[in-house]
Amino acid sequence: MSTKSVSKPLTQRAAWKALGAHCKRISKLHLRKLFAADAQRGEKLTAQAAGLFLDYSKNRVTEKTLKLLLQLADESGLRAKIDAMFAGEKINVTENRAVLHVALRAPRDAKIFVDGKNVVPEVHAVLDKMSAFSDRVRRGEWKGHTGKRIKNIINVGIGGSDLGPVMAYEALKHYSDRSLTFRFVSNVDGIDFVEATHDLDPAETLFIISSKTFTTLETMTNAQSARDWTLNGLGGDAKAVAKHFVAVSTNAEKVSAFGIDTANMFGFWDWVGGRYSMDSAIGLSTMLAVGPDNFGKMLAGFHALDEHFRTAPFAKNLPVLLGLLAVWNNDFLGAQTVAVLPYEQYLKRFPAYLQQLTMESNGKHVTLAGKHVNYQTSPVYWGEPGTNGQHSFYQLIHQGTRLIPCDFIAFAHALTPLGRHHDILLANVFAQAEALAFGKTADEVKAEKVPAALVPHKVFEGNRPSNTILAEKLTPEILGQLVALYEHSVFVQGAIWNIDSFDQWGVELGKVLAQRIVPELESQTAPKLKHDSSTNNLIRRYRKMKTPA
Ligand code: G6Q
Repeated sequence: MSTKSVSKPLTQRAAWKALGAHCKRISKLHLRKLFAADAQRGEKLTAQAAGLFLDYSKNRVTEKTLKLLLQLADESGLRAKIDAMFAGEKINVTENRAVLHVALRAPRDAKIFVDGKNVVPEVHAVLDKMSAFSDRVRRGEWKGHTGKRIKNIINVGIGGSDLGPVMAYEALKHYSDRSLTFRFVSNVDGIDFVEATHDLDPAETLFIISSKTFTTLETMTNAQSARDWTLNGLGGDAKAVAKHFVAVSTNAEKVSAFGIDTANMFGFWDWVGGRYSMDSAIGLSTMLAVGPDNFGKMLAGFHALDEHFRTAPFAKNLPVLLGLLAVWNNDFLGAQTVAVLPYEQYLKRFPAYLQQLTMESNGKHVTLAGKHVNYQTSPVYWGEPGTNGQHSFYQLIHQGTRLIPCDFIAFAHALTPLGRHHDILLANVFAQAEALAFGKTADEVKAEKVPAALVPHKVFEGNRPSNTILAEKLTPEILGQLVALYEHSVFVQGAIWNIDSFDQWGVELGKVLAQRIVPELESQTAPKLKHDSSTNNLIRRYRKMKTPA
């Protein structure tokens, strides 16, 4: 089946229409009632895959809702779309590219074809090269220009070439070599570079320039500053670049033009989207931090979830369930955002990572065929680790006027147990999901002898949906599973909405626009400005303000 054509436009599919009518009927139905009506609900509406347990019982759904959502998946051609992705079909239609992040974690003997060529051997050749390099650096065999051991590693990249590496480094810090210092420079704001390097010795510092295209303005500007900083610190000998710079890119020509020996380049392919690249060579900093074995375990975790997604029946398929529930909350219950709330400090960058994965993928306004959609696509994802968020924005989730579905993520074991901390942490996550679902009625508040005037202020309506994802502990395998779970949930949502989840024309636009204004800010003579009057005025004002008096 072609991925471009699903039988009918989304809003005309039978399941979509039925869901609309069904939603009207059950929209007032409270989770209190749903749980009261079925004592087993909390056990029934759960699913498990690899090391992840998903409790989705606290969603505002009945058995009928779930049946209709699964029917919608069928009517949307989800099975064929999944098969098309795994088969290397060019499902990124606007860029005419295959979408094969699943090949990045395929075992050595797997076969996945793009244009008739099995890509798995190349994937493993790069992984082997990364492993050999990581071992040399971690053992102190890769020396800097002056013969000193490399102690500091700085990843320079932005967007997909930054958010995954940062998130994975933070998430797997427990497993990292603490004798190495890792920093991440992304912003073109020079402060990012200056702060990342101010206490480091260039003789002991290795830069990984991570850029799929090797043309991104921010990364190239930071890479140039890194080159200057290194050469200034090491006496200006250009040969130092070879010892202090490696590149991760698909663009060998540009890497070479920058002065990095392509022997020190780690490649990937146009079928890996930036936001899906943390398990490609873009993850080199992760591998340097945790070692090739742990990186391999992370890939195995990704692969386990890939296989589950590819083969499990939809009714028990975690990414399918998570994706369909997201569609339900977004398109039928009208939720505009999703809060991702990991109760695990090591996952502090996970919400930021997910923001790109979800919103860059599904923040689209036209279908695959280029027709304007007449339904909502991606909600806004945001979040912070618990329990911190409880002392700030949770107020709005509990008692505000908006519906904000939450994904809670928690682990049975702390990586570094400390007294009672972990039980207290977990008590909080369970309590929050419970309070959001069931709330507190006026009668319950009155029973606490609260003065009448205060009763409405202390009422919690409840009926706030949430998912809880529970795993044993945050291992490299589990991190891989968790990321793959969300990658595939995003896929499911995009498949239902019939959009291209794998292009990013909005990002490309930004890259072009800034390039146009840079010369207008830098030119010695007043430039002829042809923008709107506001932009012209701001540019003129900036030029005046930056000129020394
Ligand atoms: C990701 C996006 C975007 C990209 C950055 C960096 O899917 O395409 O975030 O990763 O713009 O691009 P380069 O890796 O080419 O520098």
